[in-house]
Amino acid sequence: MKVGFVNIFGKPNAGKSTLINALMEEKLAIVSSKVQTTRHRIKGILTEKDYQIVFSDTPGIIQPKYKLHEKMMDAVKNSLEDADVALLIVDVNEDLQDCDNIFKSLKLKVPTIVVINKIDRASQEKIRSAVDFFANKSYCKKTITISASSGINKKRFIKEILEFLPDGEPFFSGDEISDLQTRFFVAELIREKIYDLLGDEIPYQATVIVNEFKEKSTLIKISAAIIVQRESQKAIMLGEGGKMIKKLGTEARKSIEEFLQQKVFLELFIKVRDKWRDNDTWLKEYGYH
Ligand SMILES: Nc1nc2c(ncn2[C@@H]2O[C@H](COP(=O)(O)OP(=O)(O)OP(=O)(O)O)[C@@H](O)[C@H]2O)c(=O)[nH]1
Ligand SMILES: [Mg+2]
Repeated sequence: MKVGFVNIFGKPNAGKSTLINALMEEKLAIVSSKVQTTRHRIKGILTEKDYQIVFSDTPGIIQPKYKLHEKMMDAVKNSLEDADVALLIVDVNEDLQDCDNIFKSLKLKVPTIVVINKIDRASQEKIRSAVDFFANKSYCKKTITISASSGINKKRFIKEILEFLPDGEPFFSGDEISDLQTRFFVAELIREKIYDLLGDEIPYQATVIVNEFKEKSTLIKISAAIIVQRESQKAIMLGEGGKMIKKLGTEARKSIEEFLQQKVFLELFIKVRDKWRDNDTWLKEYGYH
């Protein structure tokens, strides 16, 4: 059996989370059009007769500006350490030289596949030149071109990876698809709606924690807190007459119901925690270890 860790790295917004979801055929990671959506390492375990691949989605690589950023980059470092194969993903329309600089700085010693994404948004010429650009880089064993959001050829993609994986015993039992708990995914789905519904600033000042998850006979009762940094942000999140939080709650509930395949009663609270993004105690409390 082929087994190993296949970890996905790249700049924010390159499509790492979209790719892991496509590979897993499951929504494990939230996606948004805004940068810096993913904050944790998220494992997706794919087990078949002849292989077990543990994929990891990671936060987009950035220069940290506050402690939360540092924690995010710790998740990247952690994933650099145990990768058997690295997937370096780029948006074909990004500054490729910039991506190259970042990839070089990772100093990866494992086989590396450069995944050129968003080809639905580029001309054949542009795609060709991106392939040529990466093909002769010393870290690049192979290039793959995809459109993660329009659907990938999963079989082909996996085949390209298996070539580089060692033989071994599976790490996880066949029915596990992730290492994270349901509460984590629920909090993330709420966070995704914050990225969707609130302007450019608030998503970066907010986090979500699930305080209660109770399975009742007909539904699941979930109580979650949205944490923001300032009273003014709380007011925006509430909206006029509570309109915004209501909309957020309804949309989040729907996506949680889809994820859990069960009816959900969702209760949201908003808390203000001054500078939580720079406070070790709060960061720990909110799951950023
Ligand atoms: N057109 C197009 N858009 C894509 C493709 N793949 C991803 N996207 C979009 O790009 C945006 C970012 O995707 P994500 O998967 O969240 O990117 P990410 O690399 O995980 O971003 P961070 O978590 O912020 O590091 C979303 O709006 C996706 O829908 C693609 O193949 N084509
Ligand atoms: Mg992501």
